[in-house]
Amino acid sequence: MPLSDILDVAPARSEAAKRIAESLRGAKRVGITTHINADGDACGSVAAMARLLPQLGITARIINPTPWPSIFAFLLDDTIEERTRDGVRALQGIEALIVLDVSDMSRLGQLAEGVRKLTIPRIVIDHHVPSDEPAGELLMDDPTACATGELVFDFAATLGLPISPAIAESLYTAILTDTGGFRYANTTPRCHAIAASLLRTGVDPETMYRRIYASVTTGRIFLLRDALHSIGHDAEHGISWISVTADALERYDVSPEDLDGIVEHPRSIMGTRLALFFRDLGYGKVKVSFRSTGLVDVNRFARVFGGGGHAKASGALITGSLDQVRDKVVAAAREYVGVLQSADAI
Ligand SMILES: [Mn+2]
Repeated sequence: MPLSDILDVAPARSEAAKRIAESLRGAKRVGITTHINADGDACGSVAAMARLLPQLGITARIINPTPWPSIFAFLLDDTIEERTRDGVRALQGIEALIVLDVSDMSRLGQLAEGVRKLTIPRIVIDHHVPSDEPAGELLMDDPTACATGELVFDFAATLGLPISPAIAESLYTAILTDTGGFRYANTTPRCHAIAASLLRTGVDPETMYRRIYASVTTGRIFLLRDALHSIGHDAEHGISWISVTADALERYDVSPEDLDGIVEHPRSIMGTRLALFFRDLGYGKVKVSFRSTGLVDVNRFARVFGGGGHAKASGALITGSLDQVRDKVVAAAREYVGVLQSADAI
């Protein structure tokens, strides 16, 4: 494809965008939501959509299952109605709901039950592997998109909605963070091209770097210092892991989003194919993140534990103490990778 055509929207995506616009026709107030513990793609996509809907004559209301992360506060301003604190009550009075960056209803946390009961159109824009219970019936989904933000960009492009500087910063945040700063395997020529067009709109890359990656609190670094003591590595299988204890967030006065990126430390160890991050939630459950470098499919591996996600990044919530869960998952990972090794599949 010539570089000049790279921003063309694939037919399946533009048709989905048109169906979504049709279902929104006549709506005055529309809710926007995303998954629990929103990351940069989730916040960026939500913030962009909250500024695109008014261009269609629609008032947007953000209703997330967990509070807006402070690191992404710069994406909002007082023109945006953010009603997360009202929980399911904020779903009243909306005429449609747009769910972003969510493949499975359960990822809506405390909002899931309320969203299941809605009789208004429920629209999903997402790039995860489809699940058994999508969060809506009208889908614009494509796992080949580098970020949900790419699909929101395509939604705007299909409908001819202008990308304002604030929308450009939101979409840049989405794509920058979900590609790990344009380093992961989902980094495509097209996502660089979208980033290029966003820079042309006026996004300043150094400002974005500073806000997202160079605004770390001392608590975050002290927590990392502790976590690094827990690093484990199995050179034979290429498995590395790290753990965070239940009291760490409180001790260092940090929030869950401060844990984003900690898994990159085990992942960066030479020869690592599979990186694991264990976070003790403190009530008999451990949140486990799986990251692949190379050919190990961590979506399949996460499903063994009732979780899921992408081939390269997935997660699961597992019952047990931190030590129990770590021992169990590391043992299962050795077996999983061992089978792939002996089949010469990796
Ligand atoms: Mn995403």
